[in-house]
Amino acid sequence: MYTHSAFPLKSFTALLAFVSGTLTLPVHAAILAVDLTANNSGTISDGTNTATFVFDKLQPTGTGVLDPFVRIQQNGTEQGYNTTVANAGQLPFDEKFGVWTHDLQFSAMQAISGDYHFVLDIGEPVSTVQGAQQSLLSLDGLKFYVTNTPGQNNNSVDANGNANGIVGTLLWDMDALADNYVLLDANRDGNPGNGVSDMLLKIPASVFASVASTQYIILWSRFGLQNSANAGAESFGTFEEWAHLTVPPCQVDCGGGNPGGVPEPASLLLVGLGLAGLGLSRHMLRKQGTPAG
Ligand SMILES: [Ca+2]
Ligand SMILES: [Ca+2]
Ligand SMILES: [Ca+2]
Repeated sequence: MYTHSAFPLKSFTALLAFVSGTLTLPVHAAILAVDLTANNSGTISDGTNTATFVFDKLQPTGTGVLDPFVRIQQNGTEQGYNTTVANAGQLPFDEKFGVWTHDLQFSAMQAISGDYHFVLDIGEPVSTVQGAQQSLLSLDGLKFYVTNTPGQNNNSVDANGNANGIVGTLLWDMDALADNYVLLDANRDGNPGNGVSDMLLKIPASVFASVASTQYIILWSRFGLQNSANAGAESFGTFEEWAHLTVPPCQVDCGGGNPGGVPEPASLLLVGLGLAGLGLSRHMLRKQGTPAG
């Protein structure tokens, strides 16, 4: 006859506590590596190459001046990578179907002063959703791959929910040394929606040194995991999109309130020389009695 006394409840409870205590992993805490809500730039290294994340406002994003190659949208958390598929049903994760989500051949990319420039434009609401002001958004995962296989749509994930079925060679990973995240505020510049960028990412050209022009670059990113540490950092509102810049930011938007970041001294010198030259030519034209244009 079965008897409880053979295995007292008190002992069982103690055993449970012991087992659960033993098996409970330390509380997982990601590291705020770059805070673009408070700083203008920051860096993350994968141990070999250091990427620079810059708070930047480029206005003509997504309108043809820039060519976005992946758009991602899902409430809460979201992830995705650029790929060309036949219809929305073939997209691997939370990508948006259309001309702005597509394969990116390396021949279409171009370095600027030793770095490849990528622009991130997020769209987050300036309103309370689920009890939190939502203009914040965390960038939790960012990986670059090179592949010979365009049109991929594998959607398998690892234990942490990150895509792990992309076929190719991993070139750079923001989480290579630690579980890093970047914190963004879509409303930092007062333009919380799409159409005004939020971050410029500079990846050293050495990351892509072994890539052939016929190969394809895949950018995988994931957003919205840091809501518990930063209320509102989950994803809401409209899409997030990545574009590649082939010309320096100021050539894209030199006329706005923030012309693609702080001008470098060399640029200011050129502007100064240009103004000086303009003044000189006007002066000379006036002396010759010709109306200055
Ligand atoms: Ca934006
Ligand atoms: Ca948010
Ligand atoms: Ca969004």
